[in-house]
Order: sequence, then C-alpha cells, then structure tokens
Amino acid sequence: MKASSNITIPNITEQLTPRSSTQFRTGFDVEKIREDFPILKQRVHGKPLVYLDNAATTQKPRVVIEAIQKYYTEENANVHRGVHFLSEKATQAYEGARSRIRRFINASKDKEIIFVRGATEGINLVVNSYGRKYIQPGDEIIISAMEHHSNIVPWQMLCEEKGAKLRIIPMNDAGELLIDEYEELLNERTKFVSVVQVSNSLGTVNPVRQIIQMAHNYGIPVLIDGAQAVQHMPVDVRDLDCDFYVFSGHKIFGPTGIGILYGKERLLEVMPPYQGGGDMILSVTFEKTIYNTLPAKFEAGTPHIEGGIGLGVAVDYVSKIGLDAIAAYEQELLKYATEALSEIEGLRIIGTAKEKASVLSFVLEGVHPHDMGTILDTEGIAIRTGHHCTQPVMQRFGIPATARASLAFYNTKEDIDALVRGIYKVKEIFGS
Ligand code: 7TS
Repeated sequence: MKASSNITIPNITEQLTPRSSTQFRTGFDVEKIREDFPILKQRVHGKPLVYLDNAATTQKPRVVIEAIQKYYTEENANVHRGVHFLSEKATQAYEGARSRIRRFINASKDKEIIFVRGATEGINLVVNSYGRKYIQPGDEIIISAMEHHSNIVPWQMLCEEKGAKLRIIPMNDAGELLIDEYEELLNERTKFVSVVQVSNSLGTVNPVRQIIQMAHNYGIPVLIDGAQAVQHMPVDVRDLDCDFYVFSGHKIFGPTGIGILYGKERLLEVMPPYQGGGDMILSVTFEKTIYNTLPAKFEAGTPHIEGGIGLGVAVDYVSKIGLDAIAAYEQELLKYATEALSEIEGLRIIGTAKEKASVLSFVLEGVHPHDMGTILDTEGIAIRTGHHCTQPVMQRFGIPATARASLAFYNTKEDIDALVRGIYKVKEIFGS
C-alpha cells in the first residue's frame, strides 16, 4: 500500500450536505422500512453498518425471521407425508408459500413453481433435464456476454457432453447487449436461449421481453435468470412469456438455500426428473418407477421447508411495499450514487447502460478493488470486490476485478455519502 500524507481531500461533507437534505420525489419512507431489518442497526468496527452488498445477498426483515422461528416453534414436521396435525400444518404452510410465489411472478399454476436451492440449481435443473433430453450434436445454445458463471458453466458442460455449441451475444462498452448481433446468431440450429435479466456486475437491465420474442419467432425456448431482477422491479412471467425463470430467495430478502424455477407446464411435463428419491414418485417397484406429477416430480427428498415458508413471507413483504415504489426509489438512489461517484477523480464506473438497476461497479486508478473493499470495511461499509462470478465481463472490460456497491430499498442517501467519504479515505491512503 502506498501511503501519502500530502493529499488534499475535498470537504465532501460540505459537498454532500445540500444533496442529502433534499427529499426524493418518491416520498419513500425508508426510515420506517429500515426498522423492519434488525441487522441494519449493527455497528461494524465501531461505525454504523452501511450494507451495500445486496447483490451478493440481502438482509432479512423481521417478518421473515419470525416466520422461520414460528415454523420451528409451532409447526415443524415433514411435509406431504403425515396424516398427523403438525405434518398437515407444515404442508399447508409450505404449499401456501408456493401459491404466494406463484402470485408474486404471476404464473398461472402452482405446479409451475418448483422449489430449488437457488438460481444456480434452477439453471442446472433445466440444463440436466430439458438440455440432456433435447440438445443434440451440432445444436447451438445462446447466452450473453454478461452471464453469471451459473448461466455459463452448466451450458458449457452440456455442450461438451452433447457436441453442441455455445454462442454469445456480445455487448458494447456501456454494457448493453447488441440486439442486432443476437438476431444474427439466431438460426435453425439454435435450440435454447438463456439470458440474464439484470447483470450482477454491470447493473444492466436487458430487454428480455424482446429477446424472448425474437427467440420465439424461431420456436426456441428461453430461460431468464432473474436472480438480480425480482428484488428491483415487477416481474410477470406470463407477460414476459419466458419458458423458464429462475431466482434465489436470499437475494429477495428471504432465506438462503431456497430459490425458484418457474417453467411453463407443457415443458415441465415433458421433461424427465432431475433427481430421484422420495416425494418425486407415485409408485416404485424394482422393475419400474412411476414419477409423481408436477411440481413433486422435480422435488426429490425432504425439501427446505422453512426456506420455502420464509421466501413466501419475503415476497409478500416486498409486494406490500410495492415493486413499482421500490423501483422508483432505487432509481433515484442510483442516480444520486452515480452522480456522486462520477465526481470522484480517477474513478471509472463499469456498466453505464441506459437501463440499469441499482448496481454500481467501479474501479479507482492506482487502487486494487480488494484494498478498497478492505479499507471501506474498516469504515463499516460492506461492498463486494472481485470478478463477481462474471470473469468474461472482466475480460471484456480489460480489468481483473471491480468494487461493487449494490443497493436495496433500505439503503439511503446517507449510505451513499458514507461510501463517497470512504472512497476519499482510500484515495488519501493510496495517494491516488
Ligand atoms: N445469476 C445471477 C445474475 C447472480 O447474480 C447470481 C449470484 C446467480 C445467478 C447465482 O445465484 P445463487 O443464489 O444460486 O448463488 N450472484 C452473486 C453476486 O453477484 N455476488 O454473490 C452472488
């Protein structure tokens, strides 16, 4: 670390105070919302916690924590099995959560909602079930240049096994997909399209409706990775007309280890099971097994019961605040943060698409992002640094890593001010 003592730090408190005192137009009561999240009251290294790592995982509101506690205090039993009182209660709570999640993304039937461990498992399920059944040698699968590794590696593994080919939709320097190039990639060999809705490392919101429509013109099914979308904007799978949609519970204020695969019924019906075991069968003999109907066919073994229940409560919590209100507030916060960061000399924002969610990746001249993250941590500020499981994005921008501040609706302008002050401290230490 190169320390320097003769650097002048602009008086950022002075600079930022007028902005901080301005109310956002949306009139979002963020202080009231923060009351719902006990962890946000913590101090870290003696400083108030400023949590800006929401793309990695979000914090949990009290209603979710209490639902999990209630489950273990009053309802715990295995589901779909017992005739006894508690098993009935647990089953009702778990299946009730499935309905809440179905409503949340506007799927038409509960059986189109498959509980999985997270976005990663949702994609792996589709690859291993649909992909292994329908992808043939010479086929092509299209993904984009900004996919998370979880939407690259499973497809690569499938392509290797099947002798199929992965084609990549490129992006421009702002981090926007080149839709004309996508059109060029689509042809009669294309058998699947799998694209992220919101990039976790750039923040880009992709025009997935158009991407889906274009694939459907060729009769090609589309999976949308919504891991960074559902917590920021309203998602309606029927309006999108996607064939599959995945997201992770822990990124939408729910528990870890639970996520959702939505699939159109007619596709899920023709797909073979992903895993074998209890619950996914109707009958078993040593000669033959008859598989269960949807959604059980894809849910082998005892599920993450309290995870599903917690996720159901989380999506209801988010719906009550309203995704439109959340999106409007976060857009104002994003604008404020983008302007504040852009004023810092030597700082370059990576990901400057016109349509963005509240994710800010950046690099600072002369400072490795890891050093930045470590110093910010001493100020109580949590960001993520690294390649964010999107190494091809880093390669595209010619950088090894970024620092990333990712915002949720409980973040405030004061959080952004703290981040800016922290970055000036980093600059002071590094003399950059
Ligand atoms: N897809 C996207 C777009 C993601 O951002 C992530 C996780 C995943 C899939 C995988 O989700 P999981 O819950 O199954 O692991 N993204 C990040 C991130 O940006 N920082 O930590 C995890």
